[in-house]
Amino acid sequence: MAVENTFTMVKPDGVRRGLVGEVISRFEAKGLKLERMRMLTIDREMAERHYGEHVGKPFFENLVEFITSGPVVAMEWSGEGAVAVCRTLMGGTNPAEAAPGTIRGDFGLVIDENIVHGSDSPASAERELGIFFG
Ligand SMILES: Nc1nc2c(ncn2[C@@H]2O[C@H](COP(=O)(O)OP(=O)(O)O)[C@@H](O)[C@H]2O)c(=O)[nH]1
Ligand SMILES: [Mg+2]
Repeated sequence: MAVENTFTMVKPDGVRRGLVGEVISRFEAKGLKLERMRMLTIDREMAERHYGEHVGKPFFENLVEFITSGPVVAMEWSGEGAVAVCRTLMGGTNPAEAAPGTIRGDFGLVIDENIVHGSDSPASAERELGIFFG
């Protein structure tokens, strides 16, 4: 395993609910290093770029509306195997099924509002870091 950099984001529901500190604490407690962070509101064009792989899916419009609905906190984290480690800490996509002890498992209930995003591969991380910090 090598040191990796990954992109994560607290989504608008997480910011609205005051879970930014909770998410950061969990990543920090795991031993990951916070490299960059910025708060912003995503516009439609940026949402379509970020979620390009989901264009055309039935939930896409809902997803774009949600992700542009308020500010997000975008972060870059580094550490050994950081991409997979962040995904593990986040839990499965559907919070209703995500394991207790994960962020989505502990704080989420429905798939439309699952609190956090995390890159799913080193290639996605590079692409997404470029969108948010390029
Ligand atoms: N409403 C709805 N939203 C979904 C569905 N699948 C994915 N999403 C949303 O789209 C985001 C991106 O999906 P995906 O990349 O597959 O999941 P992730 O990598 O775990 O975030 C998810 O985090 C959800 O917010 C679905 O079947 N229905
Ligand atoms: Mg994904």
